[in-house]
Amino acid sequence: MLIKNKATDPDAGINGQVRYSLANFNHLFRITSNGSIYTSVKLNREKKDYYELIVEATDGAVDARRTTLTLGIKVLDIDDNSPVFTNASYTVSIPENMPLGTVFLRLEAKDVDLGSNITFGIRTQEARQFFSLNKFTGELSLLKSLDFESFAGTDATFTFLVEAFDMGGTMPPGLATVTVRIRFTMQYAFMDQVLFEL
Ligand SMILES: [Ca+2]
Ligand SMILES: [Ca+2]
Ligand SMILES: [Ca+2]
Repeated sequence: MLIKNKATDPDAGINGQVRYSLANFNHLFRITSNGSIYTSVKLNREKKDYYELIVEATDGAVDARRTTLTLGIKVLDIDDNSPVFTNASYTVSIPENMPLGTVFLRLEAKDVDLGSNITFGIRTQEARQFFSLNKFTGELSLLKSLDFESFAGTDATFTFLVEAFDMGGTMPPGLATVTVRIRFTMQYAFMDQVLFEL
């Protein structure tokens, strides 16, 4: 129950019976004969956080008298959304000789609930030895030097999962995929060629 109304009609008998009805938002709220108002569906603050209900009270007379009352209903927030990354997947290309600590990607996530406090993390365990994700800023940087020669083939890529938590919330974290391509630098290709000619 949300609220109880009381309208009194001093007339006796059937003329004095007050009937209530809602003039708007009938699909969301209902009012009982004694003037109690209930929700009939689950409200969603993220869609609409305020309603102005118009309650009509009518007496039972043939020539019915009517009075209306406007009720402001404010919908309070609960934590019912997970953080969502701005991209479901991120792809970035970095040179193999990039200095350690270089930030090469900045992740962003949003949570539509009020007062959310988002922190980031790398979910894929094996990626944590190569990359560092600042839990507050979402900045991804290089933790360990990437030696191109240690990768088999020419397409050296890391793919891993990142997560965004709402620290004060109870919803599961939001997830995204990060793919880091390691670029073989032209400088090395050139040196190899020169050495070969010698
Ligand atoms: Ca909601
Ligand atoms: Ca949330
Ligand atoms: Ca909410």
